[in-house]
Amino acid sequence: MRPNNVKICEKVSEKADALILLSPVNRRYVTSFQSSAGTVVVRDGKITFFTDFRYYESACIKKQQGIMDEDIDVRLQDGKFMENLKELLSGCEKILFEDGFLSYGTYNWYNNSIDFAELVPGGSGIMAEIRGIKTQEELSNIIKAQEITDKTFNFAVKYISDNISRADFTERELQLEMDYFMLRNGADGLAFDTIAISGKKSALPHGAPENIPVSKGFLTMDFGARYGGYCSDMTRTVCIGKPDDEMLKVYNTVLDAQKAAFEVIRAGVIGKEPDLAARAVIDGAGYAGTFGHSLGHSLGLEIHEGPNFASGVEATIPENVVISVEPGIYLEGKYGVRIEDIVRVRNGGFDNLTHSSKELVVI
Ligand SMILES: [Mn+2]
Repeated sequence: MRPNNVKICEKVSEKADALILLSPVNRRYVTSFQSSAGTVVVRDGKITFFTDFRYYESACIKKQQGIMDEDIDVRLQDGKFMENLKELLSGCEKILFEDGFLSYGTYNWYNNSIDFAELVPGGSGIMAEIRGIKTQEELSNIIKAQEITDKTFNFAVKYISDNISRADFTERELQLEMDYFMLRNGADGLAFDTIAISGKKSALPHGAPENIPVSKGFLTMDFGARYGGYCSDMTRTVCIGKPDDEMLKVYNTVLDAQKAAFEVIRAGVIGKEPDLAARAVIDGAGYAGTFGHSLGHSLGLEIHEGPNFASGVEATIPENVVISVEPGIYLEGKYGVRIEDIVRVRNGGFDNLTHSSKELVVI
């Protein structure tokens, strides 16, 4: 059995008799197989994957091909599913479920059907903890995804330069061109909806591109490709037209804030420390209260995973966490700047997986 699945089995045995996984992302993590429906059951060091007629054959093929862990027992999820599940779980007293995912209705169905055992919360936490530390294979997927994303930034800068003189050049057009470029250059999807917002809208941390012309001033692009199911994430703010002194000050403050965070990032750092370090720079430059989000989030199969760099996080960050470092300053009604890299945390420091320049690009 693969090391991560062994870990899951061990964690489950420490806390209960079994674990039921229903969320697509956790099923995908365990089985390396993408499906819209199915059930993973972990019990006594064994993993069973129930999946319905639409996926059953492909799942068996993935197992034969060695894409899926060969020790997973793939079974057909049919009309007798609950009967089969109850048989598989017979004798269990405590069964972990995904407390962060299950709807009230689904919980009730399982809870009422499996009447011989107690369903206990904690399944989501176990999975989040294991998924937080990336394997070599996961790392190489994220690195590939970020390579495509870096390439897309180069493309975007050139595309903006080539088209900015057109009156009908819109944020939406830029977004679509970036999306198409990522997909044409090896991405198997987008990590999230690309943000490309300009002028006053750059003050909106997660503003959406619209069918409006790209305007003068700051233009923030926050985007990421997906590769092998894994996300990347980067943000660059460029300037359309010459920036004034205050714009330069805001940009350099954000850059300095990121540098301050980098000074303290290493395996074992307390999750709040890089956030505090970045925030101190922004506050010290006179922009207290304008950095209204956390410094960073982990990413993997999902764009937002744990652990985080955020105030209030007292836990230490272990080696091989892949996490964003994204300070920002947002001046309401005026403009905003965000700079985001993703890093792999390691002993004594980190590897920056984002290679695009952070010198202010003026177009
Ligand atoms: Mn991010």
